[in-house]
Amino acid sequence: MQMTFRWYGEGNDSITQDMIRQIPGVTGLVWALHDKQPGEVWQTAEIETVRRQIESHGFHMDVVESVNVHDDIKIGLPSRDQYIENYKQTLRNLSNFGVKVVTYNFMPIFDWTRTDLFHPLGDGSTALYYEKSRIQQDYKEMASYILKNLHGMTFPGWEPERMARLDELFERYKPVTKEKLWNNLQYFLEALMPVCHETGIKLAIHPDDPPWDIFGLPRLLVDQASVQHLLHIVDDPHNCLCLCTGSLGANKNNDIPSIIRSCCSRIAFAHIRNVKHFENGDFSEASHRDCDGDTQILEIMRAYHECGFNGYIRPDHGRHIWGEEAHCRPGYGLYDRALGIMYLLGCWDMLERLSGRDPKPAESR
Ligand code: CS2
Ligand code: MN
Repeated sequence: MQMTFRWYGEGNDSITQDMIRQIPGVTGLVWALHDKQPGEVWQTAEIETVRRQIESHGFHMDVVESVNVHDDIKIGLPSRDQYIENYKQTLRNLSNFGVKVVTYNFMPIFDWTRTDLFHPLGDGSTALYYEKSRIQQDYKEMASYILKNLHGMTFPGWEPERMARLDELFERYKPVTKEKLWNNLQYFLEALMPVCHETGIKLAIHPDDPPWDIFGLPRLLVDQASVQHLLHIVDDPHNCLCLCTGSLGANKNNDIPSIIRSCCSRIAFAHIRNVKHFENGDFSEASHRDCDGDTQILEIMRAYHECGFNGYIRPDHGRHIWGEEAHCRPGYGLYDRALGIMYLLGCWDMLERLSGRDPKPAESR
């Protein structure tokens, strides 16, 4: 496996590449052009600027998270064909820079959804939290709460331009049943597969977070059966998963190690996050340590190791610790993600040693 770290770009992230370089084992940055709207082509000159920044710090830029999918594609409007053409062009442009994995999601309107971005955990740290009873009708209240707490930073999936048009978006999604959404996803993937073959890029879909319908919007990738369905409807090695243990793990009935074992060769990118469940259906994000949550991090690492996973991996959300919530993106502080990496590498190194191999440091940066 290849350890990576998500970086929001120069001037758009309080965490610098110089800080990330000091985390052991990280070889690549997971990046994106965060000022692009869904549907726009990522131009070569824009990608080149980021390439210079990333490669001058000795990292690779193999993984993009995300090239977001325009709502017209998800809704299935005739205008989707033009947006799909744009997506193809973006893939071609990215492949000229050696990009190997492009992450995206197919969640209607919202990306991940939480009711509390800085929920106190009792030890002075805070974390993202989902209070089930508060996700009922008022999507506008939730969106405005989230936008207010982003410290003015961009957050993919929560573009203020889109959030300002929520009623209109909900209206446009009205005819989109779960079945239609699946068809629209299949249409999108079938259109893109030839370009994936041409460029070698793997498309890695991120599961829905939380993994159930919210505000009456259908959500597709929620459990083992839907993951299998996705891989089956477009049965191509370039149609892959960005398997996020935190998203799927928000449903405590999901057995993530078993999902990993069932489709390991189609996982291009692994997000590792730990989630703690409460009796009433609420959940909180937790440290990566296995016993701090219910996601089975140790079994997850064992499953990846047993299936010889050599894709990309990153810690997903962390807690906010040591006072960093004053200036970090929710879920994307420095410290707990760095601690998470050390925990994941600790597990992995021991699994390697037990298989008779010696872990090696990342090449000097
Ligand atoms: C991420 C997702 O922060 C997160 O939970 O894992 O937002 C992810 O980047 C997108 O869903 C991918 O399109
Ligand atoms: Mn994730």
